[in-house]
Amino acid sequence: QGSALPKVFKPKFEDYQAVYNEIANRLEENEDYDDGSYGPVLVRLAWHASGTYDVNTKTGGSNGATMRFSPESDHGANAGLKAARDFLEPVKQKFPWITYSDLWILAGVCAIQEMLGPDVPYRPGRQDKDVSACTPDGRLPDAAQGQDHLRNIFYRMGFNDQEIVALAGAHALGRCHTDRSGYSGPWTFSPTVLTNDYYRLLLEEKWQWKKWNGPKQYEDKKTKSLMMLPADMALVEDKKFREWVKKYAADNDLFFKDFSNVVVKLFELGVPFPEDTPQWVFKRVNA
Ligand code: CCH
Repeated sequence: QGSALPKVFKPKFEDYQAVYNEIANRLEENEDYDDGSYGPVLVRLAWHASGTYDVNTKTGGSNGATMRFSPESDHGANAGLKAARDFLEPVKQKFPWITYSDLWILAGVCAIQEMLGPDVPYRPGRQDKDVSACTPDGRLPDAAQGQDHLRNIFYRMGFNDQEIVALAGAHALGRCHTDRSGYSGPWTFSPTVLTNDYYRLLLEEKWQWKKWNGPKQYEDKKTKSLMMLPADMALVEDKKFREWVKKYAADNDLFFKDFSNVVVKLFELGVPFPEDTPQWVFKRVNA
């Protein structure tokens, strides 16, 4: 009698690795998209899904994927992330057993590893929530502000100064878009490869205000092709932050180690993993 019940599909490492491979193999499918890779915008999606966490109320975080819904999808900070969600929709269709919240974080992990970053261990088990779990606007950082704001926002997630600086190294990747945030340009010369260049450029280049009609941002004096946000410059203006910028600028291995640890912490904020949840490191496609 009981044998007539449908067998519940319990995905294993190989199943998640198959999702990883699918994403990895599609990252550069559209050479006209930005710098030729969806990697950076997938990292930003995973970060914005996670960075809504509040340690005090234990709300927000990557468990829920509530950015699928308005109002969260319409929050100013999330402008442009539809590109990442749309990119992942066919993956969800192909592997319907994975939750959106696990998929978005898996995509962030995949993008970091495929863009030659450190290994980022992954645990599955996030559950999707409905629109009522959307977080209020204002939980993600405002690029126009400085160190006090960064501390307020990231301390609320449960991070310290070192972790704030380590996370910011993700800005080695990708670029700003005038039709998303209003800002313009990449932070580094290799926006599809993760390196510690963000810190080196912050310290080594001369930065000046960009003269334009857009929001206040910096450009490098030499080539005028790179950018920094006011919130980026806060990391060299603030004494405590600056110490960590110097360490990461001098030591890519240290950056990779600390970045991996802090990104795992970010991606797991507020996720109630059962005790026996395995942790995996996916095999790279672009090794
Ligand atoms: Fe960021 N980020 N970010 N960021 N971010 C933007 C783009 C990316 C801030 C502001 C902006 C992190 C922290 C901060 C990425 C990863 C991370 C943009 C441009 C703004 C503005 C958006 C656009 O126009 O497309 C601020 C302020 C902070 C404060 O700390 C953290 C933490 C991470 C990840 C760990 C990535 C990647 C991008 C590039 C996205 C793309 O589409 O290329």
